[in-house]
Amino acid sequence: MTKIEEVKAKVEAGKSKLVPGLVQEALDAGNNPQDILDAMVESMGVVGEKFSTGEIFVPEMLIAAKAMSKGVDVLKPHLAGDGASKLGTCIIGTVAGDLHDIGKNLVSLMIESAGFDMVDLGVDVPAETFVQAIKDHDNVKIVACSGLLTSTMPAMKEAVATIKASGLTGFKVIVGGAPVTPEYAAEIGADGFAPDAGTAAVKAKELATA
Ligand code: B1M
Repeated sequence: MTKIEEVKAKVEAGKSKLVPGLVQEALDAGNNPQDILDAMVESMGVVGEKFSTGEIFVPEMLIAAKAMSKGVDVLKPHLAGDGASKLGTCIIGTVAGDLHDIGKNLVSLMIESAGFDMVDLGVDVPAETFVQAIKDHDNVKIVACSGLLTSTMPAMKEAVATIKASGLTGFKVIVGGAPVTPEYAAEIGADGFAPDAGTAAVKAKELATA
């Protein structure tokens, strides 16, 4: 088994004490940080499948998520750029009713490395909290809303509508997360959509500098 395969297996098994060391070993063995990250994302796909088929339940899903987060902590310095050029502030959060944060945290990391100051509102963020954060921070250029559940897509729609109806200007809203499509993003009035963290950073930069 390669080091990357070991990382993948241990994330799936939720071995959060072992994963950081294995990720470090995979890096030391010369593996590309992005490949290690991709393997962990794949593990979460497997975990999701097992949950769908009733093979595992929420607690197992949670410990796998914890293991992945620990692994991402080790990868962080290797994934982020220097963020040298300052492009403004980005407000980010997972929409109301939704507690998933691994993808949001990766998106935050990548947008930060593209040169933004990040304000992370966490998970289960009500629409009004996004608006208040825009008011509370200087030079907001991007507001990024993440959502992983089909059932919280209406909350994403409400977040975008509330932000747009606030009358505040000078920033763009981007949305993303597994159930979100470019069509849905356009339908709810978002300025941009990205399917993954790397693309979200490119999109944020493109919109902020347009
Ligand atoms: Co949940 N969960 N979960 N879960 N969970 C999913 C999402 C699910 C697909 C699993 C399944 O059934 N196969 C399913 C949703 C089905 C649906 O609605 N379509 C599901 C469900 C049903 C639930 C509960 C309802 C289960 C229950 O209680 N019965 C419950 C809901 C709780 C709530 O939020 N209110 C629940 C709970 C949980 C845990 C808390 C146990 C845990 C989350 C822990 C945490 O995040 N700290 C969890 C987990 C771990 C998952 C899976 C297994 C993994 C999610 C993940 O971290 N993926 C997931 C199955 C899956 O994803 N295949 C599942 C890795 C991550 C890197 O990918 O988050 O997709 P992702 O982010 C990507 C892209 O989506 C994108 O970029 C990221 C990186 O490239 N992206 C953006 C994300 N945000 C973006 C924003 C952008 C742009 C791109 O711009 C702003």
